[in-house]
Amino acid sequence: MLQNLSNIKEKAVKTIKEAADLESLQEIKVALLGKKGEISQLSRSLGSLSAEERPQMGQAINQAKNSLEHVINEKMAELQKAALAARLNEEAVDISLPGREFLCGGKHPLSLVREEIEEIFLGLGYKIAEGPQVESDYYNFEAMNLPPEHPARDMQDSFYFNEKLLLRTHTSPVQARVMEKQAPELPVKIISPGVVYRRDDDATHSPMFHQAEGLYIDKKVTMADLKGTLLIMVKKLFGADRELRFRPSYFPFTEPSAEVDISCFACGGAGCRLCHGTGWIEILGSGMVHPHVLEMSGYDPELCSGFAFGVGLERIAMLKYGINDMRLLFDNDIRFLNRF
Ligand code: 2U9
Repeated sequence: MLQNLSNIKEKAVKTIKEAADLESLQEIKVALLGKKGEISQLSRSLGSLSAEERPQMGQAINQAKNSLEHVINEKMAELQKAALAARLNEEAVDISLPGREFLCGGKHPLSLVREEIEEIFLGLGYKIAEGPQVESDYYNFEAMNLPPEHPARDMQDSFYFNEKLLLRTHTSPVQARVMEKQAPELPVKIISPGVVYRRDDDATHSPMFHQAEGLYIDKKVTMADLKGTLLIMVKKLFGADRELRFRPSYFPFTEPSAEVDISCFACGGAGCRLCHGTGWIEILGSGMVHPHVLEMSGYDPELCSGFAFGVGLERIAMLKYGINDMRLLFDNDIRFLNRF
């Protein structure tokens, strides 16, 4: 029986060492040490031995079992190591390859200008207000003192969905909506940036463009407040030594109204190509909110007054960044956009 055990062990060590993979090693282990395995079968035949032989044989079987387990564990570690090495080799990363370039986008010049204006007015205590691009005739025109058939509607020809619904021609309806909701509470201090639409399309006009409008209504707001506020804005946008000039103008929603020029930032006012020799550059329109506009949105013109202004973001971006063709702002050409 001892001889038999020794034969089994010798054969087993050989088979274990020859195992090609972890699966076959597992099968060998079961066949040897499992309940129905060769070693267990030998243990079961211990009963046929004499009382003197039995402990000696039992001990030999245990030793053989332990030593085979040890050989199996060693082989298992060896096969596991080889399997891992093979996997690592398969999934190897070639660290000599150059990395993929991460292309980082930038902000569009119109976003830069909008954010800069928003920052200026947030700093002055204004809130940002937004509203729908598809607007009713009432908020876009009537509440802005442009009743049906008013000739000044021609200045802002738009895209209509039907008689009463259109793409907004300015962001003023946003302000009218805020006023109506808030009235008669003072102050109203809002800036409304956004996209607007007009039936205009040539080298200097796009049917879709961007505006930022400001509105301040309170007790005793004057044109001096308007000028002081705009001066803060233009100095931040175009340099601390800018000056302002108001020229009389007409808008249906403001009275009096003024076009606003800044002293030319290219020549300092002496006259150059950019300012067409005048020393001044027109940048926005403004005025004191028309009493009828205040009234229509729930404010009493006897108790309060206000100023408003509107600025085209395309115009500011073109002046600020020296862009000579507005279409560049909408072409989405990466060579242009990468400059900002
Ligand atoms: C309310 C009352 C009045 C907004 C104003 C302008 C003057 C103006 C143009 C500038 C260039 C439009 O983008 S542009 O073509 N805007 O000249 N906008 S006053 O007046 C308001 C707004 C809201 C309640």
